[in-house]
Amino acid sequence: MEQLTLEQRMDCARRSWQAEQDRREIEMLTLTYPGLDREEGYAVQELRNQLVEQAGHRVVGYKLGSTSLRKRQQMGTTASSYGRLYEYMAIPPGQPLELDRFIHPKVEPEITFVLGRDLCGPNVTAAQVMAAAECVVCSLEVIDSRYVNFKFTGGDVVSDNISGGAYVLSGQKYDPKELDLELLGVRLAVNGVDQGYAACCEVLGHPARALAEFANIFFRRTGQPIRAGQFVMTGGITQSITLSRGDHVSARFAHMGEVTLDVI
Ligand code: OOG
Ligand code: MG
Repeated sequence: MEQLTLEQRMDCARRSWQAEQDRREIEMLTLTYPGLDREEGYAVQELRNQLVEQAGHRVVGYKLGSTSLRKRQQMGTTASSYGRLYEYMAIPPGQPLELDRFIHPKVEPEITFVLGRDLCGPNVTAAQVMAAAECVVCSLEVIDSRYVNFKFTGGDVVSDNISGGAYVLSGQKYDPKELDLELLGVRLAVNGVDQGYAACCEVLGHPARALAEFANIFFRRTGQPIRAGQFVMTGGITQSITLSRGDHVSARFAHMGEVTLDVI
């Protein structure tokens, strides 16, 4: 397949970022650029990141995509992916989500690591992730693909910062070494109706393993570490659920309490 020119990659980056700012659906970029595969998508994501930073925003962390079996089944993919999290996406615990600020948002529960030390690939192990973590927190991610009907190819979704929309990080911090992060259970409910149950081993066997793989891939692609102070959301553990106005979302995690989100 034809590689994209810099101009074409920049066009992709602009369309996705503009759609996020306008809260507007766009057609898949691969309809214009059939050569936009995952690798090209990461080149687009780098350019998109420059646009977001030029707009005055800054990367505060990363998000992993399709790391769990449930999410892979839901999205019809077998490959995990990553995107960037920015300061403007944060929803402080207790603050509602304004539906009008999004296109067609969905929510999913995730384990998030906050790093106390840099994680520098290319040979990071899950044990090193556990040692480098300052803490883990339970969290909700709001994904909001810019594409019509939330449908896309791998190249499209990577170009689109893998649907990054917003996130809620619980204020309660835990030492990952004092939790059984492999078997830890999660129960997701909306308006009191259960929507999913899972254990964190859904996420590549262990969330720390997902983060280790990410640190290595990120280093190979960019030559950069994941830095102390940054956080990494390790990927939806259950399927994601479409949000509607008035929804009360609750994700209860064994031994870690609950993280909630109200939609207005
Ligand atoms: C991409 C984002 C996936 C996750 O946790 O799996 C993601 C998508 O829209 O599927 O955030
Ligand atoms: Mg996610």
